This record gives sequence, C-alpha cells and structure tokens, in this order.
Amino acid sequence: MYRLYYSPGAASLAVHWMLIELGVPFELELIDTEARQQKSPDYLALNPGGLVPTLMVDGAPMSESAAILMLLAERHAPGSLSPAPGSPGRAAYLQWMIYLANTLLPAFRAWFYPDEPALAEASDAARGVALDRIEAAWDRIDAQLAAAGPYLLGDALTAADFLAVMLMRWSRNMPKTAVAWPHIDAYLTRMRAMPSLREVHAREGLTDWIDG
Ligand SMILES: N[C@@H](CCC(=O)N[C@@H](CS)C(=O)NCC(=O)O)C(=O)O
Repeated sequence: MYRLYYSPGAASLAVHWMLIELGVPFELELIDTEARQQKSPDYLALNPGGLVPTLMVDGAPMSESAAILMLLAERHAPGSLSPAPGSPGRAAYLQWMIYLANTLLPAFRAWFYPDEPALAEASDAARGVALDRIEAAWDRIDAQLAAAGPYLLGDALTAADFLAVMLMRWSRNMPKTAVAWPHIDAYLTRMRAMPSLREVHAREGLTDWIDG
C-alpha cells in the first residue's frame, strides 16, 4: 500500500488529490513542517532533501511531486491522466509537467523562502524576481488555456492539471492571485467542482480558497 508523507496544503496536496481521484488505497503520515519534522533524521533517511512529499512505493521512498504524479498516472490511469509514449499529446504533456515543476514551482519556493536564492538582506529583491516569474507563468498558462482548454492540455484531464491547480492555489495570498487571469479563473471554477479536489481540501482541513 502507498504511504504519503504530507503537510496540509504543501506540495503533497497534488499527490494526495491524485490518490483520491484514482481511488487507490493509501495511508497518510502527517509531517509537521512548523516543528521541522521534515528535517528529522528519520525523515531525511526517506527524503534527503528534507521536503514534503514523500510517497512510499512498493516499500521504497519516492520524492519530487511531479515525478510521483507521473508515476501514479502511468500506473493507475494509463492513457488517460498520462498520454501514452508515442501518442499525439505526449510531447506537450512532458513539456508542461517539466515547466510547472522546473520553472513555476521553484519560483514559488523563492517567493515563500526568499532567503534561499539570496542572502537575508537581499530577500526583498529575491521575492520581487519570484513574483515576476510567477506572474509571467500565469500569462503563459492563461494563453495555453485560451488556446487548448478546458484542461491544461486540451480535452482530457492529465497529471499536469493536478500540479497546475496546486500551484494556482499557492498564489491565493499574493498581490495578484492566479484568478486575476480570466482563462485561469474559468478553469479554476471548473476544477473546484471536482469532488476529489474538494475531498482533499476536507481531508487536509483546508477551508480557504476551495470555494473561491
Ligand atoms: N521539488 C519538490 C519541492 C517540495 C517542497 O518545496 N516542499 C515544501 C512544502 S511545499 C517543503 O517541504 N518545505 C519545507 C522545507 O523546505 O523545509 C517537490 O516538488 O516535491
């Protein structure tokens, strides 16, 4: 059985949401990031970066939310949440998964942890750069939704939607939230109606954002 190490609202949310959507059995283990449990020796043995999430897969720890989403999609929804190798949608799927994981998610890390990319005295500047990068990503994603829609990659829900929606949620307290972009706003209205997204909010005790 899968075991997900999670923290409410963290990068584990997308994985937790997909596990619920897929209907596969799993156990949850809460990691209290306020208490820095993610840096405990026991957890570091599973996730050397000391980050949430970790998913135990067949007894072995796996980290990196995007990679976990891709694995779960391949294992449990072949050809639907994850376009098959060689299929027409595969290239765009890989591109968007890596863009979200490699460009947008790190910009959020720089926004939430500005001391990481810069010294403490330069953290305001680091946050400014992160904000520009996040807003540039919303421009790009909004244009993609306008051109493709109703999901990020067109007609079908994919793992990229799980990652994108989680990241959109992370913008909820920023100066300009993702819903300021009209096609993202319409997309989130549709996505927020998904029972599995509502369920993961309920299970993680998250009451803000889900109702707009
Ligand atoms: N690239 C990692 C990033 C995970 C990440 O940044 N997790 C945050 C929570 S959203 C975390 O563990 N923060 C605690 C820390 O940095 O100590 C992934 O996608 O899994």
